[in-house]
Amino acid sequence: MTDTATTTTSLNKFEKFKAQKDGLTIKSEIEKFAALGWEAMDEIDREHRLKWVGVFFRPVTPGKFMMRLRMPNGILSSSQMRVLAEVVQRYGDDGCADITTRQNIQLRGIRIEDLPDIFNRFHAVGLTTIQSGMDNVRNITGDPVAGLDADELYDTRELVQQIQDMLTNKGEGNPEFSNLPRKFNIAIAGGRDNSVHAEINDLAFVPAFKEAGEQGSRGAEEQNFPSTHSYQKVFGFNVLVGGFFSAKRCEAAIPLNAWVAPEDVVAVCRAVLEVFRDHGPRANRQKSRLMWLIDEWGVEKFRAEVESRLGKSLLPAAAKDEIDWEKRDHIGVYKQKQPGLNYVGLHIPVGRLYAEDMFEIARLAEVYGSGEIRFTVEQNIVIPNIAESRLEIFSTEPLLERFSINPGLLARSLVSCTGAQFCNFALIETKNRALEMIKALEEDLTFTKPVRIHWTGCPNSCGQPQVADIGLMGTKTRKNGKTLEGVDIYMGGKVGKDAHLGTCVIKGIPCEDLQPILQDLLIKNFGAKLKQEALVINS
Ligand code: SRM
Ligand code: SF4
Repeated sequence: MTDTATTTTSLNKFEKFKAQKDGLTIKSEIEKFAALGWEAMDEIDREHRLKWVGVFFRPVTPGKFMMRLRMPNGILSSSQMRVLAEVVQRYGDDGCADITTRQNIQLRGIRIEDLPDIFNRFHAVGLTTIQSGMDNVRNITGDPVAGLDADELYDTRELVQQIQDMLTNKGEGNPEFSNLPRKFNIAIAGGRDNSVHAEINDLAFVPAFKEAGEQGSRGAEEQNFPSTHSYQKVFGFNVLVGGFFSAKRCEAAIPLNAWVAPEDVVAVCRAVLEVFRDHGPRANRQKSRLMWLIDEWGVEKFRAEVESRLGKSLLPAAAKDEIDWEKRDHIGVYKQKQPGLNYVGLHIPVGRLYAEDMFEIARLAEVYGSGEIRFTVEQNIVIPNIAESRLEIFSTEPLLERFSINPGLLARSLVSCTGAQFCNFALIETKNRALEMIKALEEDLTFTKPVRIHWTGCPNSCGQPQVADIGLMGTKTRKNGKTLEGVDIYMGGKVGKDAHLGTCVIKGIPCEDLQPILQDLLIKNFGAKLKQEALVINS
């Protein structure tokens, strides 16, 4: 390993405990922990190293752990969903699951003594939680309608799976990448609408065609450039690097000035991760994400180091990428490229599911579709492969009353992080508050278009307030001599084509005073109208 990782004397406490015992070793100790019980466990194993197998100690609910899965490209089968439902069901009222902002799912209420059985069940249906937390690569996101969308440029499913297999040794755990300086996010966009938020990932691939002759002075063969004899354009990806959010700093990803053919994507991921692993800063945890290394080196040096790991030159980026659509939310019924088939997007309010919901989703996917289920980064579900002739009856299913295919224009775009119910970083409660607020706003206002409101419980920004039309970030604020839960308000986040991050426009609004302020913002900036006013105009 690295110069920075092993030789510096100013290692932070996380680097120290990682050096003492690699997080992945925890995998072979699960039986022991189950027998021991959570209270008797070594504190660092319990609170940190267990995250290497996706098990998160929750100080808010001690003894009831959270499990974070990996869902490459956000895709799972009905039998996998059923196993997840069974695990959650065991915990009754305490058990639930959350679809995450990385097309993934987390289960709650898990007891340490049940882990061996849960891992066996996961293994039997090809599910893994490996390396889903701490200093590992997070769930790799891909286009939620990959392989279904007639307008897609590239079906991202296989590539995403290949990257996950490389990074995790097919879900068994890979010590090559289990000690990064910090977390790392990877996304691959396959459509024209950037449905993965490429710009907020440490490493992202966005569709881009190379024009014949754009490959520069060196010849195609020499560059491993696919033959252009019969095509004017060759498909590949422009590479973005360094996007991230943290409490200290948020940055959109910047171009690496590299274009890669699909068959080189896995190797490029490996090369970038090796550079980050071996040279990324490890002294200060607040300054350890990839962008800090790029700052230190400059993007040219970083690119050169990636080329050296790759063992060949990178081609310069294509002149433009193909992200030229507004972002879609996939809620509702859409025709697939396969004639006669449709995909249907269900709105899952703030991503929260209970066991009976999960069983029911699995049943609907089997009865009406092909048994496949997909997650979106907006914490919703897509059921693909529903025949035209089955749509009408599908739309009468009782579950769709709660998980609507035609929700209100505010509700449909609502996203929320976990918040104070389960997260000890939270400065405020988010999910329930977000739902109540949307209900109240939809009661008072009419809308002509969706407005994307994202809630996040603290500056870590898991709920991505910077990509929202209106982002709400939890904070503590003072009013009449009292400390209250409040929010900082972000605006101007743009997704899809020309994506850019929003910024903080108002600070420290007490949550109890928020509703009229949001109402005002929605009227002034997003064309909302008071229902009373609309009635007067219409009469
Ligand atoms: Fe996150 C830490 C939840 C997406 C930035 N995040 C946490 C922890 C693990 C903190 C903790 O131990 O309690 C949260 C677990 C709470 C819980 O019980 O659920 C947590 N993050 C989430 C999820 C579940 C939010 C959600 O409701 O969807 C998302 C899980 C994604 C997944 O499936 O892996 C989630 N987190 C994100 C994102 C969004 C994204 O990836 O697009 C970000 C911002 C993007 C980024 O990382 O650059 C994000 N989470 C953070 C950070 C700040 C990272 C940093 O560099 O400082 C932390 C804190 C940390 O890592 O030290 C954090
Ligand atoms: Fe927890 Fe903060 Fe992330 Fe919300 S943003 S899940 S409160 S760490």
